Amino acid sequence: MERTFGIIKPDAVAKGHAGAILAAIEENGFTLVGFKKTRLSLAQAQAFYAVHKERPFYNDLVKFMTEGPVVVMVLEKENAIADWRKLMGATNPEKADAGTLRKRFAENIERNAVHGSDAPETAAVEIPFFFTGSELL
Ligand code: 3AN
Repeated sequence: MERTFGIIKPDAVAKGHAGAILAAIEENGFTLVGFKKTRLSLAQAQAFYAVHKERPFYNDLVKFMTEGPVVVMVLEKENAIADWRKLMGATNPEKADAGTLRKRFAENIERNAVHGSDAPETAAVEIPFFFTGSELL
């Protein structure tokens, strides 16, 4: 079993898509071992996306991620990291496959509905960023 970290981003939560996204996660065989609604502080968003600090879209991304509530989640299944990225779809929704969450719910490359860890090392940092061990059941 593998665990990965995901976020339902402010655009998708504001539009009322959180329930549909959680349902798709369960329908695709993931166990929701932890999830909660929260709102990222500026400092949290800056730290979470620190790897993108030098990218031209960094400030916009931090502003977007703090504009409203998000749902942070820990998902478990075999091959969870790759399978969650597959269910999310390509970063740019115009390039995302039919049926993926970004095809269904994303507005554009920045306001793209969901986040997912891209590697085991990333998941190992992102999960404890938001959850303590006793919150994962
Ligand atoms: P992914 O979320 O698919 O792993 P990353 O890690 O390259 O993509 O980018 C992190 C986030 O930064 C994306 N989810 C998106 O919100 C934003 N982003 C990525 N590339 C761009 C871009 N070219 N312009 C605006 N925002 C971007």
